[in-house]
Amino acid sequence: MPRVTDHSHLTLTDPSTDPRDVAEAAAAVIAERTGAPRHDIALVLGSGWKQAADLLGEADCEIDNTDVPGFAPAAVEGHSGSMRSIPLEDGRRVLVYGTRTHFYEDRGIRAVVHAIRTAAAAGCTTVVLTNGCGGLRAEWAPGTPVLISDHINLTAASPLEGATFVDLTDLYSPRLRELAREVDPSLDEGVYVQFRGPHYETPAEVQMAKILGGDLVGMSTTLEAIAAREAGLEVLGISLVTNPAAGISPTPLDHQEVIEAGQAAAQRCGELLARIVERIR
Ligand code: 8IG
Repeated sequence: MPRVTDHSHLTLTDPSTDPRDVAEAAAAVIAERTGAPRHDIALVLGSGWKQAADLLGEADCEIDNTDVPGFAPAAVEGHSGSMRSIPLEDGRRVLVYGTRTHFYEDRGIRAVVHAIRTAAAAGCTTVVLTNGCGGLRAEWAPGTPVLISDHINLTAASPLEGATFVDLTDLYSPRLRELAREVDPSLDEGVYVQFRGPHYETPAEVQMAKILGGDLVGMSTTLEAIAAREAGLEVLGISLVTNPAAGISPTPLDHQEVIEAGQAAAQRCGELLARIVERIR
């Protein structure tokens, strides 16, 4: 084995460190712990998607986030602070992240996209980003999965550092969206609008998102998708509408409802994910 540079001491918070070196260190730990030299597909589980991934197959390795350079424990109820490796029947491997770091946690934007850079360093060529979000269309009942067709990033931040000009046309792979619709032709598509959070939107902000062209409102995904594009990953984004966005329905939002909508939709979302992932080439 050729000796690679040891990056295990590096942290994301040191500005003189290249975050891709920390991702390399993380990928090395994942390779060592799983015994798999590479992974193929990364899957990020958002609110409501945790049990959905159980239908993908049995993980043969689970790694605590705290054992992997640059990763932090989960900060959101209903998320788990670990990652799993699931071998598919054809020999490919899925790296499943049970949680994500949100922009609103203020751990720095590098931490927000570290899982994506680690997936790329681990060999992944595709990332499936899932989230729980608010829906702007009244016909999307809680528990409806929606493909992300494009996004509007209202965080005023970017994971790219310096003069890194990256094209974001077709960021959410038309090829993978089509594949998803082959699995489930009833899937709708929508534009995902990322707010900083952690508060939910006001009804006026939801109307603003609608006027801007949005269909879904949430607190994740867009920064990860940008980092994925920079790293050369093909991106599929799927939102689970867990609640009507503020003002779309007469009742106020509640995080417990969000978790319950996810549990109720777990079977459908799990089958959807499993059938999509096994078809990704
Ligand atoms: I789950 O209605 C979930 N996450 N911003 N708005 C925002 N994030 C969310 C929402 C929502 N529901």
